[in-house]
Amino acid sequence: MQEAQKIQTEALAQIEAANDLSALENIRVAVLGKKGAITEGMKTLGSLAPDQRKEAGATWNAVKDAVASAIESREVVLKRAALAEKLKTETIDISLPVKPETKGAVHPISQAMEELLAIFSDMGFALAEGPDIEDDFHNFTALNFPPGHPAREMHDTFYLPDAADATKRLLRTHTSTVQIRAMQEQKPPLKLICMGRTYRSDYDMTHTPMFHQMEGLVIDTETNMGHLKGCLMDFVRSYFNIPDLKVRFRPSFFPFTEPSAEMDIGCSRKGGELKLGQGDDWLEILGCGMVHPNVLKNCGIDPEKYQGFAFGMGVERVAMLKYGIPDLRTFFESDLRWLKHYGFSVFN
Ligand code: 2NM
Repeated sequence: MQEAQKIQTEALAQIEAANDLSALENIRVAVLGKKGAITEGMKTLGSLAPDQRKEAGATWNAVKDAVASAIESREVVLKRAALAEKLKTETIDISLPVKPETKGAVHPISQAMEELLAIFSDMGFALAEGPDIEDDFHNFTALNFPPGHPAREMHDTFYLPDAADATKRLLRTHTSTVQIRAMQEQKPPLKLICMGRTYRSDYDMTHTPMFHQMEGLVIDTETNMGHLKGCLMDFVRSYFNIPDLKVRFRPSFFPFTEPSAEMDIGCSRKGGELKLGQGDDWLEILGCGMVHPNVLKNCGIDPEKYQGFAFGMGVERVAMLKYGIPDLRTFFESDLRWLKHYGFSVFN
C-alpha cells in the first residue's frame, strides 16, 4: 500500500504546482484516467486474497477521493484566476472620448421620459424614485394582490434568490412599488410621478422582458374622479400637442384601484393609417382609477381621511405613438442606424 500512498503524495504535489487548466487536466488523465496510475492500481485488487483486498480497496478509494477533491479545488482556483486575467484584458475605459464615427443620439425612451417629466412637473408633480429589485410586499401585497391571487402569476414575475432574511426578492413588474414606498415614507397630501424600468418574463411582437412605465399618484382629502379626468385630459392634449383631443373612459379592473378605468383617445384608422385627434375611432392609452382603500391602509394612510387617484402607462407605447415608431422590439436592439433615424439631438 506504499504504492498508493506514493501516488497520492506525488499527485497532490503536481496538482498544487499546476499553473493552468490544461496542465491540471493532464494530471487528472495520468492519475484518474482509464490508464491512470490509480485506475491501474485498483485493477490489481482482483488478484489479492479477500481479507487483503478489503483493506487495499479502502486505501485506494481514499487515495482516489483525496486526489479527485484536490483536483476539484485546484480547478476552482485556476478558473477564478483565468477569469480575473480575462477581465483584466477586457476592461473598457469609459472615460475615453467616443470615436467620431459613432455619433450617438438621445434614445426615444429617454426623450419621451423627459417630455413626460416636463409636463407633469408643470402640473406640480414631484418625481419619486425607487429600486428595480423589489420584494413581494412592495410589488404585490401592498398593492392589494392577495397571496395566491392569479394576477400575481399574470405578471410573469422574474424572481431572484431569497434575501438572507428569507424575503422574496423580484424584479419589479410595475413602478407602483415606488408609489407604495412614497406613501409609506411621506405624509399626504401627495402629488408625484415615477418612471423607469419594469420587468416581466414575456417576449413577442408587443412585449419585451424589460420595458418602461410612467405612473402618477395624487392623494388629498377631497381628491376625486373629476380631478383624475381633468388631469389626464390635460396631459394627453399637451403630450400629443392636440388641444381638442377627445378622450373617453371605460370601466376596467386593477387590484389596486376602485373604481378602475382605461382612457382612450380619439383617432382615425382610415386607409389603415393611424391619425390621432381625427375621426371617430378610439385608441387605448393608459390605465387609471381611485386608489383602493386597502392600498392606503397598507401604507399607513387613513382611508377615512384621505383618498386619491393613480394612473399608469407604457413609455414605449406613448413614444411609438408620438414619434411614429412601428416596432417595439427595435427599442432594444442598439442599432445605431435606427438611433440615428429615431433619436433626438442632445441640444433639442
Ligand atoms: C395603473 C393603473 C391604475 C397605480 C396605482 C398606484 C398606487 F400605488 F397608488 F396604488 N400606482 N399606480 C395605477 C393605477 C397604475 O397602471 C396601468
